[in-house]
Amino acid sequence: MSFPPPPFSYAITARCERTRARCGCFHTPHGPVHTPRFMPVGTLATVKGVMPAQLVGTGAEMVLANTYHLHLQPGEEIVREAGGLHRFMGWTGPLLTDSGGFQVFSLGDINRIDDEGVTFRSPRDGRQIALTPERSMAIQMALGADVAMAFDQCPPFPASEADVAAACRRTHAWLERCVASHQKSDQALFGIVQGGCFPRLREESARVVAAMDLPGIAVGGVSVGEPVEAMHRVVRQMGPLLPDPKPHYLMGVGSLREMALAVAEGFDLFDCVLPTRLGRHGTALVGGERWNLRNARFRHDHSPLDPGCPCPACTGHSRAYLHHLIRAGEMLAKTLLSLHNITQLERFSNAMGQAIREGCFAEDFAPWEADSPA
Ligand code: PRF
Ligand code: ZN
Repeated sequence: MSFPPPPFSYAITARCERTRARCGCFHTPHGPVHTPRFMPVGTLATVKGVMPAQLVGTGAEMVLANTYHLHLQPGEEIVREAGGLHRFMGWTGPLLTDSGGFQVFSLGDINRIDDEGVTFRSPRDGRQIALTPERSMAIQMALGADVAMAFDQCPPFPASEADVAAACRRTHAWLERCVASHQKSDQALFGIVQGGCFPRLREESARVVAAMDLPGIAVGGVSVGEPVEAMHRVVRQMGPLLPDPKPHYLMGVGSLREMALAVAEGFDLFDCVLPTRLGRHGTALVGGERWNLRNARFRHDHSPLDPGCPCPACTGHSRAYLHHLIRAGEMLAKTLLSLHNITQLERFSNAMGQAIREGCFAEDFAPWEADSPA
């Protein structure tokens, strides 16, 4: 044991013998994150419609917020004034901020992109905003999450190999600038691998980002509209190329099927807006299916949504009540269904971890691996 203990460390506590799946504990200054783990998205320093105390009950451990959105509104200075993102939003557990690299490219009205950075028009007031690796680091340091993400360029799908290669070169150059300008000992910087659907570029990007020896490594540029088989190929290729002792984060992926596949390849952390977005639109994740609670078939159904689920929606209310709340446009519906959907993904994370510890992960979550020789 070193003393004082390092602010960040990743302890792998069990491994699956037939796949690359592992479970572990990522220690942060605001507490442990038990992996594999789904992270709910709290873009604007709030998981929409859910209070922090309610979020704890879902099993969520680390929450994600966005540099792009918080820079535009309310601005990082307000958050810094409040004493940082944890105090500002009232979440005392681990927090991660995405760099803005993805959001600028997917949401921004981009004026210019060059090796220096990205200039875009604010969707709020039309003013010109420049985001560079140094600016993203400065904003994320001011926000003060436990984990900051590197400023990257996520190419759209489809894109030519030449365009994706250029985005990779830029992402790697930006990563060096992120590392040079990131100076905050109680915040970990994670690098991001890009490379689209091109195995050669993916391999090179994984090598370059791994060589930076950061406390964690993420794979970006997936789930951007490519066919699922293409995403699976990237996930399968990346598993063996990521530095084993670091946390592996697959960005923007959070469906049950894709999480199980990625955990089997050695991924540890996931995030996705889907559970909360679906919840706000009246859809519940039940037994791996999506149920639209607005449907008339629930009008007289006085049974619990999912009798095995410990969330407030399932333990305190009926399908008929949830159906009624949605039909009436009541805001409680969004809160309850968001809580239910997050709880589903956290329970799935827990179940995968337990299966890894008990030696039945391959049989239960990766059947396509279970029959083949280990
Ligand atoms: N880069 C960053 N954030 C992201 C992505 C990325 O490629 C993705 C892609 N699925 C989601 N969020 N910085
Ligand atoms: Zn529930």
